[in-house]
Parts: sequence; C-alpha cells; structure tokens
Amino acid sequence: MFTGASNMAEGVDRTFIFIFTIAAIFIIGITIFMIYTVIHFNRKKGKPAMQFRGNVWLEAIWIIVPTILVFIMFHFGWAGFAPMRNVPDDAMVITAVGRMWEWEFDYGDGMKTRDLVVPVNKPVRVNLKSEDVNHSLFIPAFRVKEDVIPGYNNFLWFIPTMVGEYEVLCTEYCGLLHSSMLAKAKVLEQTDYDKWFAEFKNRAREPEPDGYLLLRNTGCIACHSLDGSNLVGPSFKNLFGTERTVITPAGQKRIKVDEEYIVNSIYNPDDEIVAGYNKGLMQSYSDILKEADIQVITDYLKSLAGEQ
Ligand SMILES: [Cu+2]
Repeated sequence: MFTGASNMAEGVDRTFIFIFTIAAIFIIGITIFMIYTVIHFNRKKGKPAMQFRGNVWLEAIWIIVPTILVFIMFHFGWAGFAPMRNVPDDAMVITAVGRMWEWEFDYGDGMKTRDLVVPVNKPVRVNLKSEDVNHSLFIPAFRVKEDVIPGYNNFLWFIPTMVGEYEVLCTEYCGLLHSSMLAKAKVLEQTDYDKWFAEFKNRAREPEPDGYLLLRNTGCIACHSLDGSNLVGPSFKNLFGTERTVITPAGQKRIKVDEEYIVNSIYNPDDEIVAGYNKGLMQSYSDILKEADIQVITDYLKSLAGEQ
C-alpha cells in the first residue's frame, strides 16, 4: 500500500489515505441522504408540514463523532510530520539552491550538480536556500516538500529506501519558467554512489570557465541553453558567428552574431529580436554587466561555437 521511495512515505500516505477515506465516506453518505430526503419529503398536496424542536441524541452524535475523527486525523498528521523536523545527527548534508529557474545541489568544496544524487538507505539532510524569490522543493516519490525562502534557513530530510530516478519539482509559482524548474533525484547503491562521488570530485576540481560562471551567476542560462535546446531565448550553442533573421522596429533583416550584436542584445534586448522569439521577456543588463564582463562572455560564446 505504501509505495513511496523514502522513510517519510508511510506516515504521509497513511494520513492521506485515512483523510481521503473519511472524506469519501462523508461525501457519498451525505449525497445519498440528500437525494433520499428530496424524494421522500417532497411537497405533497394537502399534507401539513411536521415541526421538529431539536434532538439531543442526534446533536450529540454529530458533535462527538466528527470531533473524534478530527483528533484521529491530527494524530496521524502529527505522527507523520514530527519526524520530518527531527534530523538524525549522522545525516549527510547537501545544500539545494533555488533560483529562477533551476535547482542546484551543492555538495561542498565547489561540487555542484543539477541533479540530486544520494546513496540508498542513508539519511540525507537538504538545506534549502533561495537566491531570488520564493521556491518550494518537492520530491513526490519521497513525500517531502518544503518552502525555499530567501533569507530563511529551511531544510528537509529523508532516507531514500529504493534505488531509482525520481522527479524533483518547484511547487511555488516563481515566474515565467516555473514549470521547467525540474531536476532528478537519483538514488544509487552505496558502491555506485561512491564511484559517482569520486568521479564528481575529480571533475569539480577542474575550474569552470569565467564566461560560464558569469552567465550562470547572472541567471542568463535559465533562458538561454548551452546545449542547443530552445528555451525563452535562443540557445548559446553555436550562436557566435552565425547569421540570424531579426525583427527590428523598422522590419526584418539578416544580421551576423558578432561582438557588437552581443553587446547590443544584452543592453537593449528588444532592439533586434531573433525571429521566432518574443519581445519584452528580457530586461536590459546595462546596470549589471560591464563591457569587460561582456567581453568575457563573448569569448566564452566563441568557444561554444568552436571559434577558439
Ligand atoms: Cu521556483
């Protein structure tokens, strides 16, 4: 009956099934009773209405029974919730960073991933940090969900109980690409996890290019992919040096993506919109990125287009 992939699933599912069952019994029972009374007590000619003056037993029952049911619901709810705020001391700690519109999982020492990778049967504490607005980290298979609020140190924890790949979502509407703020939670056997972690550690040692860091920290790659996929804006992959059709206030024209075009696109995004994309979605970065920053970004874009 409890098929969740973490230790939290049983408490959550039990509460959910109990409340759902009570609600189903009531809605079916009340509906049947209502239909019965409509048919049985409909207005008949010449029949005087009966007058009632209360019924102590009936009133006692409809106060006592729901009160008991609500207390049982509270008991199940509390029994499922209390352990969620009580993290074992030996839990491994990972920081989840939410930003518009991606998740990043920080393992410390500069080791950051897009997907949450954890070993099976080990307690994991996930500290929750937001770099901009309110987000909410939700891993349905683990039955855990907590708000990620800027300036507030929230957390969640769990023990994954089944090897597999599960969805990670944001459940707090956080803007345009909220629905694509997705990641995976990968639960591995301990030996596979150790292997992954060792590789990850080696990879993390290689410093990221400055241009990439600038794009990431400014939030550019939430809307412009690096792998060629189309998001809100054109992908950065193979962008530099190519020709595009752009829409200007004066009409369509062909341009070549060069240094000048990139500076102008960052400072005046609505001037020349690549055909097929929408106006008004990007702010000007003239207050955020200096010309020197844009030079670093341009060099990185050249490397993505194989020009360096
Ligand atoms: Cu979000």
